[in-house]
Amino acid sequence: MILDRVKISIKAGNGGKGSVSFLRTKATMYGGPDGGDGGNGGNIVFKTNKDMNTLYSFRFKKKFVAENGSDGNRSNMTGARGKDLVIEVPCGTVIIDPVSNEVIADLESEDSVFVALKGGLGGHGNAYYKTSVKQAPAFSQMGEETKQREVILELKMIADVGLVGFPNVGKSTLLSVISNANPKIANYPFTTIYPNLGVVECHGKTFVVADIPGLIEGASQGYGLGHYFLKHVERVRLILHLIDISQSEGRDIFSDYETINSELKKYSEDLSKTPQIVVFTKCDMISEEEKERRVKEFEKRYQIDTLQICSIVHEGIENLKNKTLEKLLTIPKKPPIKVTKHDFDTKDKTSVFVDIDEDGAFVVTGGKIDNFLRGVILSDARSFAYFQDRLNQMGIIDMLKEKGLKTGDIIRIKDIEFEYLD
Ligand SMILES: Nc1nc2c(ncn2[C@@H]2O[C@H](COP(=O)(O)OP(=O)(O)OP(=O)(O)O)[C@@H](O)[C@H]2O)c(=O)[nH]1
Ligand SMILES: [Mg+2]
Repeated sequence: MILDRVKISIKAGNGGKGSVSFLRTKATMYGGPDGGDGGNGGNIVFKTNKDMNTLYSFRFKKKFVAENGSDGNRSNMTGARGKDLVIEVPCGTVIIDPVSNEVIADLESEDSVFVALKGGLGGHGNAYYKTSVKQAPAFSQMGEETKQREVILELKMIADVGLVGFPNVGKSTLLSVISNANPKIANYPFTTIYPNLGVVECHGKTFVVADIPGLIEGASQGYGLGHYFLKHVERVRLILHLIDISQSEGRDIFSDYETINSELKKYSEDLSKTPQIVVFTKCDMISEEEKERRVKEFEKRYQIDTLQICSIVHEGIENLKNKTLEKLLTIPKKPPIKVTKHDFDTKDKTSVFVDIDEDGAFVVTGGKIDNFLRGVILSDARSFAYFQDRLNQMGIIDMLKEKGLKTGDIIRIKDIEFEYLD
């Protein structure tokens, strides 16, 4: 099974707190401020690992948290930076923001790296705030707190060639004879439930072939899990369109060909433009004359060349490999998925929400408050005065009054609580 879509939660490290400290030596009882800055939190980084083929490892581990930055220290010591958390994913992993459903990164090549979330900034220590007028600032800054976010990882297989066709036409059998893959083969439709990949060697070159589960009419709308399968063909450069020439099970080569093509087109216009080679399978099941007749009629009707194979006795296989490689060499690699510049890692510094708690306290939350609070250490009286002034200036007191705030009511902001006096 190829696990190809998983939702995980990620969180960058918080920034460390700035330190409040004053130099104290035998000689100087009250020296200058020497509180160092807090360290930045660690980033969340995605990196491709060419040895991974699936998203299996995310089946049980779904939560990833980078290390917090350490607090600043005395003697101007900056806190240690939190370690980045590097999450390894297979090549071909696409990262999607589940909120907007937009692709935020496409990790296609072997050395792709993507910083999804930056760690919180460390707060400044009191040494930072020393100015000519304020020689002994007794406050520092909090580290920036980061939020937990969710992302979807989706693995799109990177195959050069996709085997497409109705169920039971012999796709897996072909893959097993041209490549190192060992797919399940059986005489009933939908034997293949998950796509298989195989590497084909031809004249010292290799290409990757994906065996897609059988498609049926309505696949583009999801019949027979078609939608799920077609996704895997999106990035192939060449489609081998397999058709059972024996017309067993009441199949018809013309309607089969047209139905599959119409499903590809309904799924995506791009997919219908992907170059194709039509391959007739199971040629051993009809007479040579009948085969010639059908091939001729087909090629005339659609004005295309076709290949004929019999996988079971390895007939036409070398020719098919050569023609596939020849064709592949003429088709450029598809460009990576377009990544919209979607600002995933924006920090909310503007929102303000006002609510009334069950106990009647007025609660203020939001990114603007978080950001503002970083600059305030409330054990310091001057800082607290500044805090109240700013609440007024920011219009928050007015917002609270609109909600009915009056003298004597409690205002609660994060873990700070105080009585409002008009
Ligand atoms: N006579 C004959 N039988 C074949 C040939 N290729 C495949 N078959 C048989 O056809 C049946 C279906 O083959 P698969 O390779 O499983 O077909 P598939 O297209 O992968 O089918 P799904 O995975 O169900 O979509 C099996 O019984 C195969 O042995 C062939 O060239 N000649
Ligand atoms: Mg199969």
